[in-house]
Order: sequence, then structure tokens, then C-alpha cells
Amino acid sequence: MIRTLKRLGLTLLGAGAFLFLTSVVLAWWPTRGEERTITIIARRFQYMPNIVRVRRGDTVTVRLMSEDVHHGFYLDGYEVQTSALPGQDGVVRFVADKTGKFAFRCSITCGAFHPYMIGYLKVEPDYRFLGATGAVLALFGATFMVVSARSASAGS
Ligand SMILES: [Cu+2]
Repeated sequence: MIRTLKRLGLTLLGAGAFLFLTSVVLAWWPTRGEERTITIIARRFQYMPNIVRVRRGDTVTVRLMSEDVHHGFYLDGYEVQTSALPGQDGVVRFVADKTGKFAFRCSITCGAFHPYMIGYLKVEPDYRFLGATGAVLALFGATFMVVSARSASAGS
């Protein structure tokens, strides 16, 4: 009876520690996104760079600079936009909270090949977060095994 209570107590302790660690990690980690400032040069009919990579959770500031005429920047999926004239940069800021590949395109008609003026934002998962979650799970597994081993040896 006492052994059963002990085992139950240890299991609850393990579960409690697991929940505590998980909540700490979950509460703390998503705010670890970095501040990213990305300058994109727009000119007929391309963006430079036309592929931008960020991590999920990053706060992204896109600074759009035009080298010739009025160009726009509209990001699909995030529905944010800005525009730039030569000497008059456009700025847009957002939190990259969705993973995936999102197209950004020119939202201001700037000439014949305007519809082909396109680039991509790739928002990658935060592997550090996945790593931390994995570490917590591993810790829980280890705790569980130690508790089981102790219960088994106590029972024999
Ligand atoms: Cu354009």
C-alpha cells in the first residue's frame, strides 16, 4: 500500500515536473524570435533579393527601395503591403507567425512585365523550439524510466 502510494507520488511528481517544464518552454520560446530587417531593391521587373528566408516568430521589417519607378510590395498570406519611389523607401513590419512559402508581388503597375515581378518569403519552422520540446520529452521519458525502475526494484 505504502509502495503504491510512493509510486503514485513519484509518477505525479514526474508528471508535474513535465507539465511545468513544458509550460516554461512554451511560454518562453516563441518570444525568442529575432528582429530581422531586410532591404529589398525593386526595379523593373524584379526584386533583389527575390527569395527571403526568415524563421517563424521573427519580427520582420521589410525596407523596400526603388531604383526606377513607383513599385509596390504585397505579401500573400500575410496581407501586408508597402510601396516605394526612388528616394522614398517603403517600410512594412510584421511577425512571421506562419510557416511556408509566400509570394510577394508588385502591387503598382510599373510596366509591361509588371505581373511577373515576384519574389518569395520562406518562413521556416523554428527548429530551436522543436529541439527544446524534444529535450523536455526526453527528460520526461528518462524520469518515467527512473521511476519505473525504482518501483520495480522496490517491489522485488
Ligand atoms: Cu513594379
